Amino acid sequence: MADVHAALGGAGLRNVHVREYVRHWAELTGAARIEVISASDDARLIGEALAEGEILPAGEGRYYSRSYVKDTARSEERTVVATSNPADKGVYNNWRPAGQMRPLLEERMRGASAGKTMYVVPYLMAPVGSPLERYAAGVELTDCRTVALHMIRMARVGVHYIDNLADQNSFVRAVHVTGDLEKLGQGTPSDQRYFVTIADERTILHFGSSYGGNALLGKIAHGLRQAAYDGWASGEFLAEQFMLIGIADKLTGKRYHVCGGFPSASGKTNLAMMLAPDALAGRYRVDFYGDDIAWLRADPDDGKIYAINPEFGVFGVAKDTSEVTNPAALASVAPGTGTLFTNVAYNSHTQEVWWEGRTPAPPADVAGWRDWTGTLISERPAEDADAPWAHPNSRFTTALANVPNVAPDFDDPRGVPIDAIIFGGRTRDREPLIRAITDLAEGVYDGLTLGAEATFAAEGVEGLLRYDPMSMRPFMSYPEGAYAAHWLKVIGSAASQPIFAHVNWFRRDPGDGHYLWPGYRDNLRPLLWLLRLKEGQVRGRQTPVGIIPAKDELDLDGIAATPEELETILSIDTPRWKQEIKHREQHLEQFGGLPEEIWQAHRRVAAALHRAD
Ligand code: OXD
Ligand code: MN
Repeated sequence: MADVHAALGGAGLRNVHVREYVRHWAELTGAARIEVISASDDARLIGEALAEGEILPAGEGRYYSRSYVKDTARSEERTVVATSNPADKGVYNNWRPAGQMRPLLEERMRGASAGKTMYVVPYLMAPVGSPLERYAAGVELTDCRTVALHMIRMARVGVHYIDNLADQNSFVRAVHVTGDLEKLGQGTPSDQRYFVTIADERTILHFGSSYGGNALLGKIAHGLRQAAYDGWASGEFLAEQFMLIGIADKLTGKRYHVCGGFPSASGKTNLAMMLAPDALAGRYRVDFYGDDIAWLRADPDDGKIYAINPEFGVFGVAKDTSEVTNPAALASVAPGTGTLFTNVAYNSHTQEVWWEGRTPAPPADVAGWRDWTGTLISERPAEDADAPWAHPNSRFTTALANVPNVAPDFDDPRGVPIDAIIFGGRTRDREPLIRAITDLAEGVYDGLTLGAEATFAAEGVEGLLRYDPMSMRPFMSYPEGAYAAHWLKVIGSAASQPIFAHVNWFRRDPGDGHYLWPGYRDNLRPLLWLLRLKEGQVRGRQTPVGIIPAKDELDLDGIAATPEELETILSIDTPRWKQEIKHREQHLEQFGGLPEEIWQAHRRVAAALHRAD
C-alpha cells in the first residue's frame, strides 16, 4: 500500500483537498506507489518508459507507442455525462444519474491499479493568469506512464498549478484507471468500459482504456465536457471543439482572429495550421493558436469576445498529414520535438515512422517496417496485404510551441479577440465556398445544424447529414436547448460581436466529381473576404442562406479555378437547400426548450428559400 502522505509531502504538494482526494483513490484502486508529476519529470519518465519497452525510440527526441489493438479510439457509446439533476438530460449527452454511476465506477476501479504506480498529474487547462483559470485546474490520477507523458505535452503540468489555487478545493478530480485491457470486452454486449464525467461534482472517472481520447482527461473530458458544463452553470463562458487562428495583415498591421468548429474529417487541424498561400504570403501571415478546443467569453472591458486555447499541445490525427496538406504539422513533429507517435507504422531497424498519406506510396523497402499492430509488413498474411500500415486514428502528440507558425501570444492569459466564428462541414453539392451570416441567432442556428455528409451508404441516407451541432455532438454535457440559449447569452452580451460564416472546401463537380476548390492554404482566401465583409470593404451577394462573395471580391491571385468552377462554388443549390430545411426541422425538433430566436431564424431562412423560386 502506497504511503500517500510521504509521496505528496516529498513532492511539495501542500493542498489538503488534493491530498485527501489522492488518498481516497490510492486506497480504492490499490495502487502500490504514488508519484507526483511535473513537466520537469519528462526526461526521467521518458527514460523509464523506454527502459520498460512502453515506448520505443523514433529518431532523435521522438518516441513511439502502440496501444492495445482493441483500444484505439474514443468510445461514444461508453461515454456518459452524469449529474444529480434529471433535467440535465439532453439528446446527445447520454445522461445518467450521478448516484448510479459513481458506485458503478468505484466497483470497477476497486483494486484495479494493484501493483501499479499511480501518477498524480496536477494540470492547468488555460494560460496562467487567464480570467477562466478557476475552471482550468485539475488533478489527473493515472496508472499509466504513457498517459502521464501525453499529459505533459497536452496540458500545463506542475505542482504549483494546484498548490496556489485561490480556492484550494476548486479543481477537477480526474481519475483514470486502465483496467485489464484484454478482458474488458470492448465493443461487445458485456463491455466493461465506462467514461463518465460527473459534471455537477466536477469529477471525471474513466475506466478501461489507455488511448488518448479516453485517457488524457485534461483534453476532452475536462477541456470540453466539464468546461462546457461549468461555462453554462456559471453563465460565464463557452467551451467548444473549435480551432483558433490569427491572420496578420502585414500591410495594415491589423491582426484578426477566427475560431470555429468542423465535424471530424473536415480538415480542422489542417486549417488551424495553415500557412498563407505563396501568392499572398508577402502580405498575410497565419498564426496558429489551437486545433481542437477554444473557450470563449465576453470581456466587459472592451465588449469583445475573447478566446483561449486551453490546451498546451496537439493530439493530431497522423493519417493524410503531408507536406501538401499540413507542412506545419510535419515540422512540429520533427526530430528533437519530444513528439510521441501512437499506432503509426514503425521501422524497428531505422526507427522511422510512416502513415497513410505521409507520402504517396509506402516505403518501397519494407525491411524492418511493422504495421501499427507490430506485425512485420513482410510477414503479413496475404489477406492483410492491403490493410493500412498505420491505424486510421493513429496520432502524433506534440507541444504547441513546436508548431512553426505558433502565435507569438499563444500564452497570453487574456486570450485573443474574436472577429469571426466559422462552421464547416464536408458537403459535395449544396454549400458554397463561404456564406457569411451577420445575425447572431442565424449564426447559432447554423452551428446547431452543422453536420457531415454520410461517407458511405451504410452510414446514412445519401445527402442526409449526420448532424453534429457546433461539432460538439460527442462532447455535449447539458441539454441542447439550454446550450443554444447559453450561446445567445454569451455572444449576445458582447457589444462588439463576431461575424459568423459557414465554409465548405469540399464542393464537387456534379459531372466527374472532382473537387472544385484547391483547399488547404487557399482556404485563407475566403476567410480574408469574410474579414473584409465585416469591415464593410466588400458587399457580397445576399442569398437566402447568407452573403456569398461576388466573384471579383475573392483574391484569386495564383488560383487555377475555371470561371465555371467558380460559378458553382459561389452559388447555392436551392432545391437541395429546400430538402435540407425539412431535415433541419426534424433535427431541431428533438431539442426541448430551444429558444424562440432559433426557431425564428429557421423560419426566416426557410421563408427566404421559398421566395427564391
Ligand atoms: C477528438 C480529438 O477525438 O480531438 O475529437 O482527439
Ligand atoms: Mn477533437
